[in-house]
Amino acid sequence: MKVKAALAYQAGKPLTIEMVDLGNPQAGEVLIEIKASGVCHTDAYTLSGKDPEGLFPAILGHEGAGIVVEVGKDVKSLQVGDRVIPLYTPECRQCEYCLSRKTNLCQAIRVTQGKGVMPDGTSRFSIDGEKIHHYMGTSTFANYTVLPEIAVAKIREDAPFDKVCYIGCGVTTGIGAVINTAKVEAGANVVVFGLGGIGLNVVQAARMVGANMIIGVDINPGRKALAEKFGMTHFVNPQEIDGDIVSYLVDLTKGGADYSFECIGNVNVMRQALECCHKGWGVSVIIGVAAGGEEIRTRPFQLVTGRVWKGSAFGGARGRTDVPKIVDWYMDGKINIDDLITHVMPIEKINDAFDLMHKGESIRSVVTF
Ligand code: NAD
Ligand code: AHE
Ligand code: ZN
Repeated sequence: MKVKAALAYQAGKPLTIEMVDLGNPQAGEVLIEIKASGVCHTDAYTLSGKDPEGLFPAILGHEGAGIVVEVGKDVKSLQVGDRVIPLYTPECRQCEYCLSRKTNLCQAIRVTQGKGVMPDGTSRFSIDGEKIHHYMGTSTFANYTVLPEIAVAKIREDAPFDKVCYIGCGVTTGIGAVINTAKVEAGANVVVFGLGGIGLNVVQAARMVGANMIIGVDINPGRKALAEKFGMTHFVNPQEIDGDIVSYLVDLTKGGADYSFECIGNVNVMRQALECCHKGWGVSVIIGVAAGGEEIRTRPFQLVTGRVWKGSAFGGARGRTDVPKIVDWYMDGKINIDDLITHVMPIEKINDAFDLMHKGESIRSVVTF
């Protein structure tokens, strides 16, 4: 079938809207009509050319929501008409990783996903006979996409696509990092570096679990008001303080953060996030994705003296199990998504979403089809 997609032909170039060919879902796969997709900083990162797994031409997008319109042979858990969220972190419930119960990083299809193809090693997308790569196994910047059944979360029927698509990455990543990865407890002092689409979800989860101080750090003063609405108690602009940000935060928290979260992808800030943690027990969680070739540094003494460095992918969430629950939280008014979706535009305007992100004017843009 012919589908409408925003195509990334080349790193660093704007996306172009094209009609591309999409093959039928094969055994264990489903065809999904994408109704809406958020634009995450990770899409911009891959488009920039700095992602070692970035392949071109590709259809980017990993924060979508839509409806199952066709199921391939042997598909058992999904039916035509189901409302779904594609998962870049699948949940096969059978691999060593899923069965360990120690990680959400299902590896059932990770190798082919990283190569921009479906589990059988081929792509479903092409244009004029030329292969187009899938991206993160999801390719949600197209009005139809194909996914393996294990990479699809079924959600309730009344959830609005243009809001819950954000649960496909940003919401789950931020909230999950607090609840699943750090397991922040009531009364904890939390520092959040980067108050964008991920960081503000960290802030709202920190408030949900009853954190005491929720300190937001961002170079964009325009983030302050919204972050306060989401639960931030103190705002720090590193460009406006005297002296070193680490000492400043250690003083502010009277000894250091119990938990810190890096939601930017800047390795220098990752170091600050670790070192502002409390001696003996502070835990710093890296969420931001740094470019290929970047490395983190600190004195090992920071770890010897009890600080812990962790990372979190997709908030440690097991998508098929956890995503429907997060959709319920949104529908029950327990989490705020609406105020974070600052811009909605048709897919034809998707390059505006990247521009708004780079200018720091949006939190989340959602493209609709
Ligand atoms: P975003 O662009 O919406 O937000 C980034 C924020 O960081 C902005 O508010 C910006 O002003 C701020 N910032 C930039 N440089 C800063 C600095 N030096 N000091 C303080 N603040 C600074 O991006 P996002 O969509 O929230 O994504 C954030 C990061 O998380 C990206 O690296 C993205 O790739 C990554 N990410 C990771 C996962 C995961 O599973 N680990 C999931 C989604 C996104
Ligand atoms: N190809 C990238 C990987 C970047 C990365 O770490 N991605 C996160 C999700 S970001 C969503 O916005 C992730 O889930 N990582 C686990 C995994 O298996 O990729 C690079 O930099 O190499
Ligand atoms: Zn993302």
